[in-house]
Amino acid sequence: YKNPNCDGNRHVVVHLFEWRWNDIADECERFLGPYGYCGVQVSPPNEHRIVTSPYRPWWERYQPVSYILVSRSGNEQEFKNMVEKCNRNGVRIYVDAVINHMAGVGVSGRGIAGSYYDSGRQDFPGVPYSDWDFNGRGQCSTASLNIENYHDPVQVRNCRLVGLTDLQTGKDYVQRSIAGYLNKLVDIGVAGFRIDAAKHMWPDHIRGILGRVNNLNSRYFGTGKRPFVYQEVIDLGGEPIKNSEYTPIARVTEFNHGAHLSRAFSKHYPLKNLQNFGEQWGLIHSNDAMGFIDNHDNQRGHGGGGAILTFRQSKMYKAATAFALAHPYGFLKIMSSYHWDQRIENGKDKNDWIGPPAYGDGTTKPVPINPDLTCGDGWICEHRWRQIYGMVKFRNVVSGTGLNNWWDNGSHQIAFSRGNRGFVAFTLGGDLRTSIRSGMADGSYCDVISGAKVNGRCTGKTVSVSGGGWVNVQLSQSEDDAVLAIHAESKL
Ligand code: QV4
Ligand code: CA
Repeated sequence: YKNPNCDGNRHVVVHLFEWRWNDIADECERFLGPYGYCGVQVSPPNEHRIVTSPYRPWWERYQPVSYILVSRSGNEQEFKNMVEKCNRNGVRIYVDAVINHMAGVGVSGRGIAGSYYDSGRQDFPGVPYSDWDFNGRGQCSTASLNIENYHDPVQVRNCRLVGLTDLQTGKDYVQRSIAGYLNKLVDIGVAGFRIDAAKHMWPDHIRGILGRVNNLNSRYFGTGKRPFVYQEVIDLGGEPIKNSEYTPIARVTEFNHGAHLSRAFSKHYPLKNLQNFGEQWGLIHSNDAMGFIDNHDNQRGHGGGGAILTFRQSKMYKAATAFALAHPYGFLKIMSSYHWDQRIENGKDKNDWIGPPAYGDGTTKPVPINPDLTCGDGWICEHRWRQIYGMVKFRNVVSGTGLNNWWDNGSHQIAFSRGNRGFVAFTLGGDLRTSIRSGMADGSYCDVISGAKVNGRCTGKTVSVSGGGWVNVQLSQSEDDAVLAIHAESKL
């Protein structure tokens, strides 16, 4: 379950948070395929609650009503078309699987596909699930039935996460229902899953469910391939539930990866400290990790939170992302956000619930593309920022090489090579103008941060390597970016 099943030499996933299936299909063809992305994490595709107070928050999609493939992003036919078109363009689809729970208690009505539900009675006929499929007094000891103490692993697994009706994921019937949903997706042609709220499921239950999941669709993946799985476990230390309970099963989200890099690129300590970044910093093994700077929760103060860099601190964010993409650690995911106006009161964003750009009736807007490749209508599209897609390509070009020729100035300036395939330099403190040893062949290269090699010419800074691999680094503090990067395929 740890192999992402990428097509060809592709290594990075993008989370197209709240995008419609039709837009993702187009994006695979016009951008993600050509620019070398491996795949897309999509928002939960199953039927969910329609929340009207607040009006249509993004988090309504984490409250399942059934496993019918109708959601705010589109219907089943649109989902199938997307998977087909993306796979045809070499881009994989990973589904955010919300399987720990159903909708929050105390509401009834119809979900977005029209299925009736009554979460007060724990009745979800669209699956169907009934009261006896959920954890109750027999399994959860808190008076509220909610998780009240994260230091009690039984509560964390058997009680309700913020009032969400908690499934008995060990039950044969529940496992079969969940596996039925995942198998439908696998048969359509998805390449894997993010397991939402995995910390709230017993590791053996996840094992049991995955054991019931089919091999990937051989039409796209060949025979005998298992889905890629990454489990959402927020382990920032200090709780009894550890990442390491889940790494034997599949990959795990490594929240410390982005937390450390956010702190480093916010200058909480000198960049030179990153010399031994990785497992030596207490991160889980590189092959077990799904790494990222920010995600849809912690960019708005949910799940984990802390001083995480986001698109709002664009220069530092691009630099931290560039470091992550240049460094060999982990399998990586890029966040692709939409804009919302923050309203911070007492340190909390009152607008943390705001959903995607939408029309008055709550339907999500399409993603318009500007001539300079950026997106309009409130879609941020970090994955289309030149500094980011340039480094996604860098990661593909240097794949299989190690980290060599570490250089630092003892403080906020660093540089390193990736074999003889790539070289990066960073400064967060003062101009960086010096020659640094690299593994690169002598010649002229195009810096893929300030520009790109287009039709054999460089639209950004040209960088010369001479004298047997010495890079003439010219990177001033006042430039738009704190990074310079060249690779074997940006040679002029
Ligand atoms: C409210 C009250 C509760 C009450 C309940 C029922 O706060 O005290 O018990 O009503 O009366 C939303 C609301 C929340 C509401 C709940 C139930 O924010 O106020 O409870 O719905 O109606 C997302 C959001 C949550 C949201 C949830 C469901 O972040 O705010 O809750 O969707 O809509 C931990 C976990 C980790 C989790 C993280 C956020 O270990 O697994 O918290 N991360 C994942 C997803 C995340 C998602 C969920 C899990 C749940 O990444 O986006 O939560 O699927 O760290
Ligand atoms: Ca649970």
